[in-house]
Amino acid sequence: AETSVKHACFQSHRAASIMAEEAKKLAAYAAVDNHVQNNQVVGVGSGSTIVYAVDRLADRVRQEKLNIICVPTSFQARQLILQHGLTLSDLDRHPELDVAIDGADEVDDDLTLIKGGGGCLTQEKIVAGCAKHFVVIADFRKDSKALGEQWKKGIPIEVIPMAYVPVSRMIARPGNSLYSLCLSVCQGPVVTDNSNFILDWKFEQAQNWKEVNTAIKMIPGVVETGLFVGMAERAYFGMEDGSVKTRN
Ligand code: ABF
Repeated sequence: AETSVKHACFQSHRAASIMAEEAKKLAAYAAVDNHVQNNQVVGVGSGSTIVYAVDRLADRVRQEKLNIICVPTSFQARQLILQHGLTLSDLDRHPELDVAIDGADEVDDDLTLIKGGGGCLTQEKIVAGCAKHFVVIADFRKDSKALGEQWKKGIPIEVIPMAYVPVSRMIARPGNSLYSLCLSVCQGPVVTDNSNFILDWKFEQAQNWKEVNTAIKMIPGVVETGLFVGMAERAYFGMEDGSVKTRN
């Protein structure tokens, strides 16, 4: 009996993973189909959902003979662009993008995002900030009523390596405006594409994400946070029932 319970758990976990993968694909395809046109410069995000977007982009470039230039947000994105035979560029040559498409760890009702769970956030924020339109793609699990409710993983913060202890102490210091919200800061061994470290700021429910973002960024040694406030214009969520939900 125990074996069959374990088997059933494995099967349902497997079914949920397949469903999530299908949902990522739905969201990615919808975003590429709705936002990418001929002669555009496109920002390519990082993570697992973006893989489906690049697949779709490459198909469309081949089939419709589109002239698309891609700017990556990470080493992974750069490799994806090259592997798919797409045209690779950078912000030196293309500092203004038509659209940037990227995944997220959480998306709330206001389109405030937590990003960087995969270790990429600074280059993603720079590229998104250079785009006329920033579009998010995600599966249904990333849709949050309030940030923090889904994953309890905290907000990733990219810091200069020599500052990771001072930054952690500063955030957790009584009197700091972040202290009352902060549950803990843990520094993992994650090293970013920029050779910096990622800290995870675990937080209580907070209200004003813009203020929180600014407060974290003011700490010496902080390079960037995974809070994206007022940047995303539209989000596509692949849903469990096979539909795509959009949020503006
Ligand atoms: C990167 O990948 C990160 O900013 C974000 O945390 C993550 C999303 O990954 P996935 O699509 O695998 O959920 O974009």
